[in-house]
Amino acid sequence: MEGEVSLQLPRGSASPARALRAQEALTESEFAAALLAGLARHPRSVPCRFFYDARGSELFEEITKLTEYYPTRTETALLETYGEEIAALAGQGRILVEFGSGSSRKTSLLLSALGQVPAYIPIDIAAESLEEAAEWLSGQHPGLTIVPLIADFTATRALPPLARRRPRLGFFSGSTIGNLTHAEAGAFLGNAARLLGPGSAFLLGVDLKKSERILIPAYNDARGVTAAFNLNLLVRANRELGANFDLARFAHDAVWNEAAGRIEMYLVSLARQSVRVAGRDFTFADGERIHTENSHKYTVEEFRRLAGASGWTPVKAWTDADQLFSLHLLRL
Ligand code: AVJ
Repeated sequence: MEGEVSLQLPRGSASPARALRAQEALTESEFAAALLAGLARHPRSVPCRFFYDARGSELFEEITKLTEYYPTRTETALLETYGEEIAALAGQGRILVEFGSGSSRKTSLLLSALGQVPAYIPIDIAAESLEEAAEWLSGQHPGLTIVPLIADFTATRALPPLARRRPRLGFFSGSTIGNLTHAEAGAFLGNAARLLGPGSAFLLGVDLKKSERILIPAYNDARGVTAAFNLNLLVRANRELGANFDLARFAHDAVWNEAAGRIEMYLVSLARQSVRVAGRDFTFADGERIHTENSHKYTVEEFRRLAGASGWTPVKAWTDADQLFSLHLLRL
């Protein structure tokens, strides 16, 4: 059917609305558990996936348009410039499997370059953003068969039956792989190899190592959008978990960790203070930090080695003239 979108509901859910509500409740208790565990640890940390509530997703959209934040526009330009070559090297007739679904514009560019794809399978835990992206893309690409899969793409074990009939091309954009440590990224690439199967290809967007003069402003912009994005984690905790973080007494910070090859984001306590979260008290020293995100950067060679160690064969990598960002095509 033209532009058909069928949601693969989690087992046991009677309706999309009920599945969504069940999922929201799940995320809320997951957030509570992760925040309580993360604040009890030293150094304190919270997984970055909790940034993306409705407001957080909006703020991230705004980040992607900032002058200082080069990744999104550079990766988009790479897809515009090299889409045809990527499509030719990947080979025709592949099912497109996207890990995460927050990048419809880039997906659309890739779909246009690929021409006819038998099906497009976006994998994401956020049912709502999956549905939104699928709707927009089916408008852009009439006749495209979209089969969204609600799942954690780091742990997905199987693709829908229709995906097994054709060779697959994986797509993981935005340097989201940078959120993972090298060990986690290696495990992800291995899992993706098993999921996509023999003969598959994989296209990934990977941010490059570069001068701190460029990196730091990208994660600490003049208008404070990234600061608002980071601090929104505390706003979310106050709203969803009845926490009492004082937004005026925490600040955003972004630092480059040379040894680990990554940008680290922190929320810094601006005073000695106690905060109540879900009925528990946490005391912060003046200057004490909560680690909220890692964003690893790779040279082209480093990423090739990482992919190779997980069973992938590097085919080609494309970079922009300023060496800001890379696209890697791999095959199994
Ligand atoms: C979406 C994870 C790739 O690390 O650059 C942007 C998130 N954090 N600004 C990144 C982010 C702060 C982004 N990723």
